[in-house]
Amino acid sequence: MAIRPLVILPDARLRLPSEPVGPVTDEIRTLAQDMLETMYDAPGVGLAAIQIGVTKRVVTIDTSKDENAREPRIFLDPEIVWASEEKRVYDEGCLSIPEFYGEVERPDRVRVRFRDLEGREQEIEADGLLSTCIQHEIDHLNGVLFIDHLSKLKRDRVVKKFAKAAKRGEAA
Ligand code: GNR
Ligand code: NI
Repeated sequence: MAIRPLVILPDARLRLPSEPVGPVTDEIRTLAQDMLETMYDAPGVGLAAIQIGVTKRVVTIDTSKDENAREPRIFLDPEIVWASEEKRVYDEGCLSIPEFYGEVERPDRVRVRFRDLEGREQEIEADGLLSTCIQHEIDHLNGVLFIDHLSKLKRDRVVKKFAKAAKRGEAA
């Protein structure tokens, strides 16, 4: 297991679409374990593989509050197969855009189809933070960031701030 470095805005890799996982190999199992370790270390509630520079449709999530009662979840090739009409707004953050937050409106509940590490097809219905988080992570698999759901003014402001910081070799 290893903690891998996070990809930070404005790194162009965050805009790449990720590829289907294909067969569940040892490489995929190691990737998923490294993602969990990197996510817990950050700490964050979710992580998409592209955030450690890997263009595969792998997501890890743990929305449990208690770090002594972890609930690690691994989603391979997750897809939203149903979304509620009802929306909810959540103040989102992203490990690839450190210390920046913004309110995003998304479906309140979603049904997600995915494969587990044994390659078995699964479906779950998610609400609350898990629903918000899985939608945020599936966006990452498509090269979409939560700032894309904000006004152009807010998005341009944060991108500019991170571009400037990167140029100077600093944190934003
Ligand atoms: O740690 C994270 N917290 C979070 C809070 C609100 C909505 C989404 C998230 S996901 C984020 C980790 C991350 O960047 N995942 O891609
Ligand atoms: Ni994110």
